[in-house]
Amino acid sequence: MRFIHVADLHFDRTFEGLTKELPADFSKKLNQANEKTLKNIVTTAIEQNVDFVIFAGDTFHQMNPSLKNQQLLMQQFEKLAQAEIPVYLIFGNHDYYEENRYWFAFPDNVVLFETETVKTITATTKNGEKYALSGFSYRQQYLTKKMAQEFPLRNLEVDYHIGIYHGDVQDANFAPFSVSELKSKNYDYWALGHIHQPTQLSAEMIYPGTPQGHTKKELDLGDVLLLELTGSNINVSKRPVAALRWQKRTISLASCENNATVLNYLSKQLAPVSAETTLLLELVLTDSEHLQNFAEMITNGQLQDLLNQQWPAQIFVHTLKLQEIKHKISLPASDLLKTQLLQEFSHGEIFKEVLTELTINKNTTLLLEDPEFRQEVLKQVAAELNEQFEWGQD
Ligand SMILES: [Mn+2]
Repeated sequence: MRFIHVADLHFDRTFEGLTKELPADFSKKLNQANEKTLKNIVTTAIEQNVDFVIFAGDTFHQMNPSLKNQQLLMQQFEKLAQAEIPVYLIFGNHDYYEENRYWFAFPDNVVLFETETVKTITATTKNGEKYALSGFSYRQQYLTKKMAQEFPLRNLEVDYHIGIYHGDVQDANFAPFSVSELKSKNYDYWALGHIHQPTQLSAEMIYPGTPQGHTKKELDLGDVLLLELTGSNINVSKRPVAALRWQKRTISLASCENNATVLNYLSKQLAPVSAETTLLLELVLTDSEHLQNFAEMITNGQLQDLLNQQWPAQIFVHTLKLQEIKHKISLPASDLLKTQLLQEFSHGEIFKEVLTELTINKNTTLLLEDPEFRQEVLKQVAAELNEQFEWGQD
């Protein structure tokens, strides 16, 4: 059985944190990026001839997506309908389900798990493999209920049983669960959603991550998962679908002799690898101390503007900065003083005194009395002292 697992599409989310004006070509791409990503998902599903596609919540970013965005999503689901590919969809904390919110009917191939209680359906693939799917939706922004207990044990009548779960192992606001709770159900796969960084909790429990990053923190994201289940064997592969990617690059200018060589060098380093490359780039330059008036051209934005003219439809440098250099502060004190200071603080009482504020809490008191913890802290302090200051000779 083959299927695609999508989560956290945030189809109607805008691209955040872009303060500089974008070239017209790039701006156009940005406006169509979400739609292109969705189309890439649908094309991948059809090309891979999958048995179905799972959307594990937060397909929309907002509770009330625009009519245009609703229409675009339904049109793509309709394409999957024409290819006879079912869609299984749950709603997450962002797009939590409300009756009558949508101005378009979901096509017939889309099965919604719209209740806040776990619903299970069974179906058969074109090849005759039987499968069960269990899932639930959010009906409000937060869902503090532990949903794992509601999931039925694996259906033994089917070849595969899959759970769809939008939630968090740590945050109590989002259907908290533990890996062992889900494991106890004995399912073949758990299609997780909510965490935007691709995260694998166990062989059969995976967050694919968002298929399209929308902020500079969502670096290099942009895949969906293609799953192939054969008996108890799971084969997972990433399929790139993002219309554009956020990246961060650090480039050393040590090999640039003078200002006249910088642009040429940066162009070579940044040149797009293919015609498909579309990047929102944070660029950090290092080793520029030998170049004249260099920092000025960074702060006044001139270098950034020039770089952004080079590939106006492919690479947009949204942030350009120099790496901060840490200068060590020179101390007129000897290394011996440092050793003595550390020795003094290693006394239990003195160490404790310094951290009095923490001793209010009973648990931290226990920790402070632990000699191993004391040693570890002092080791880190010593490393910090060496990093920050230049120590004289004895
Ligand atoms: Mn979410």
